[in-house]
Amino acid sequence: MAAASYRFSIGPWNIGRGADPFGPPVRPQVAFDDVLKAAVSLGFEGIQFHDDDAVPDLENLSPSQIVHVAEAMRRKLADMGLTPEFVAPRLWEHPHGIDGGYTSNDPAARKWAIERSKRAVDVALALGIDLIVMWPAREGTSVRESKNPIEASQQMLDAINAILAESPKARIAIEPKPNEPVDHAFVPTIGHALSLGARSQDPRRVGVLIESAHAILAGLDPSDEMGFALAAGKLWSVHLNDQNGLKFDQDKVFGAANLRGAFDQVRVLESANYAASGAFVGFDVKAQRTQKAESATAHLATSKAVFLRLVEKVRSFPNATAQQCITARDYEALERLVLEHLLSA
Ligand code: GLO
Ligand code: MG
Repeated sequence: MAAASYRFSIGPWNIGRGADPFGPPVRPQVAFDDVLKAAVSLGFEGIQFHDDDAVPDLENLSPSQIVHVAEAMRRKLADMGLTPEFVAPRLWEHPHGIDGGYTSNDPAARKWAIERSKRAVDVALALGIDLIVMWPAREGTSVRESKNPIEASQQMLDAINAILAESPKARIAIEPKPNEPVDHAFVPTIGHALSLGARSQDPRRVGVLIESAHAILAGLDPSDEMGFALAAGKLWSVHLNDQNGLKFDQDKVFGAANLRGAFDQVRVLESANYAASGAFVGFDVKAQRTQKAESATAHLATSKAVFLRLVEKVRSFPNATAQQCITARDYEALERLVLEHLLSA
C-alpha cells in the first residue's frame, strides 16, 4: 500500500514584513490574496487563520455579518483548491487583551476574550471546519505576584469549556508556549495542555498543536513532546520550525538549527502514520529580516523541501541494524549509525 501523502499548511503571518522589536518593517505588506497565490504555487494546500485573517475588522461586525464574510472566504479558498485548517482567536493584539484574555485581572477583558473565542468558532464553522487553535499568548505573567495561578488554571479551563459549549462540533488544539510575550505562561507544555483537556467537559474534543520552537524554549525535545501527544491520539496539528537554543522565539526554517532534531520529529510522525490521520503539517516559520521582498517565501519552500528530504531519510534508515545495536545495548554504534545515515548522500 502506498504511504499516505503529507498535507502542508501555512498561515498568512508566515509571509511577514520583517519587523522586529528593534526595527520597522523592511518589506511591503503582501496582500492576503497574494498569500493564497503563494501557497498554491509553493504546494501548500492548507491555510491557517487567525479569526481576523478570515474576517477582517470582525470586532465591528455583527455575528451574522461575520458568518457571511467567512462563507465568502470559504468559497474563495475552494475556488483556488485550498482548504482551511484552523481558526485561532487573536486575543493578543486588541487593547482588551493587554494583560491576557482569559486570565486578565479585568473581568470585562475576560468576558471579551470568551465572546471573541465564540466568534472564532462561528468563523471556523462558516469556513466548513471544526478546529480552533488556542495559543494562550498573554495568559501568564511577567510579575509573578500579579495573578493567582490557581485561579488562572480555572479560567483557562472555563475558556476551553465555553468554546466546547459554543458548538458540539468544535474541537480545540491547544498550542502551548512557555514564554514570550509573557515571562511565564500558564500553559507552558503539552503535559499542561493535555491535563487541562482531560479536565474539560468533553476531553475527546481537546487536543494539541505542537510547535518545535516552543518545546525547545521549554527545554524539551519536540519529538518527545510529539510522541507523548501521539500516544494519546491528541496530535492534531504541528508547527514545525527551529530554534537556536534559549533565545527569543526565532521561527527558523525547519532543521536550520538542529537537523538531527528535525529528523527525529519526522521520524516520530512517520512512526505514528501521522499523514494518514489527515492532519496537516504546518510550518510556523518567518522570513529573515535581511530577505528581499521578491524572495520572502523561500523559508517556506526550504522548510517543506527539508521535511520531504527527511521523510526519505527516515524511510531509508537501516532499522534492522539499529535494532541489533539496541539489542546489544551498543548505543555508541547506534549513535554512529544515525550520524552516518544523516551524513550519507
Ligand atoms: C507564536 C505562535 C503563533 C501561533 C499562531 C496561531 O509564537 O506560534 O504563531 O502559532 O498565532 O495561533
Ligand atoms: Mg505557532
